Amino acid sequence: MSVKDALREQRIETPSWAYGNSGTRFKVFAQQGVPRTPYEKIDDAAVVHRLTGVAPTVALHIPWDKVDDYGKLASYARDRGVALGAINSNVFQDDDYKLGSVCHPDAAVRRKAIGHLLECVDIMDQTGSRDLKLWFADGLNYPGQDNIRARQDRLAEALRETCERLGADQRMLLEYKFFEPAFYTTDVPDWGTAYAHCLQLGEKAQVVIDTGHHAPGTNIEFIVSFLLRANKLGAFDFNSRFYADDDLMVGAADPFQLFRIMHEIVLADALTPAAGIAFMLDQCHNLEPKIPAIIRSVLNVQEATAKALLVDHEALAQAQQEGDVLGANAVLMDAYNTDVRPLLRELREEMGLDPDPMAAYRRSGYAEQIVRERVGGDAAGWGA
Ligand code: PSV
Ligand code: MN
Repeated sequence: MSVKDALREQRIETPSWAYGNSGTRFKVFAQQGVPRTPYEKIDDAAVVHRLTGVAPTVALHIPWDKVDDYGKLASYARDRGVALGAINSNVFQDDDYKLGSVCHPDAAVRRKAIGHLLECVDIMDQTGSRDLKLWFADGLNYPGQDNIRARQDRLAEALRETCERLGADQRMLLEYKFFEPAFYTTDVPDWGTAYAHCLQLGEKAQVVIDTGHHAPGTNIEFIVSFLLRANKLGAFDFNSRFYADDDLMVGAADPFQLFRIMHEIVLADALTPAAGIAFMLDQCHNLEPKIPAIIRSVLNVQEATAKALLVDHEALAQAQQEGDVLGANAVLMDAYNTDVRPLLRELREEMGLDPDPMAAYRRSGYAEQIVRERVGGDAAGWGA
């Protein structure tokens, strides 16, 4: 497949929550024109897709995106040229979850959390979503606070019950995170833990790599490569981190890392939607305007992908075989140092898009329109 064809087929999912207000634990700086309903978030996601041509789905977060009629929401999305993507569960924003959700020592709280996960699968049935994304805030702040091993047992049990509820074409994506909100230990702290649980659960359980959920210096492309080989990589949550789980725009902190990740994907021929890997964004735009930030993020993923597609695999394999360390490295660097922007502009023109989606957004007047129209009501947000 040509580089352009591969790029044309690429799919990047945007997160509904990135269109809403968000902030740090210190302050949420509200923006004007922010969506007030899941429907308005879909309007914004549709704008991103219309301008980039590669972001045709939007992930939902329950209960943030709770509606009475998910079929209606799905057809609303369809009418705007997008579809509903992964369903993200939320078992971290209720007083009951202070000591955890599916790992909580109290069986009643665990039952409530599992009930929510099963409810999310019911929603997937209505939206036609394939993926249930699970991220647990569960963990401990102090040594001795709870029994680490017992919590693993509780986790395994909850995952098993949820997995059994999934339909034939549905999957669960288990996310890991090494700390926060728990600071001593997290119940799914790393890819090894997520992988071990997914292995036991079978084919429907896959690991999701959130690029912001690693300790500094972690070689994420190694994890990508390992999970691809094991057929256990289900998805990415893309974002950038400088320090912790910063949720900044993907490709902003370390475009070279993003390239290295996409190189592993291309090497494994895992870019096409048929390979089953969901490329999602998981970001928060606390300071910058949200829609252009999401467009920028999509373009950043696209640029890293284009560079990865330009790697000369034959030359690379030959240099590797010959033990030509510098030669092999140079093959990668040549691709990384290529300016792919002209290629992407050309591709967009061929796709009937504006070659510069950021400029097209500025010119569209959409930013001014939503500020004008979205008055009254409650702006969507985390309530942080
Ligand atoms: C919290 O760290 C988080 O960013 C996880 O990565 C989830 O994917 C996301 O929130 C939405 O729940
Ligand atoms: Mn995430």
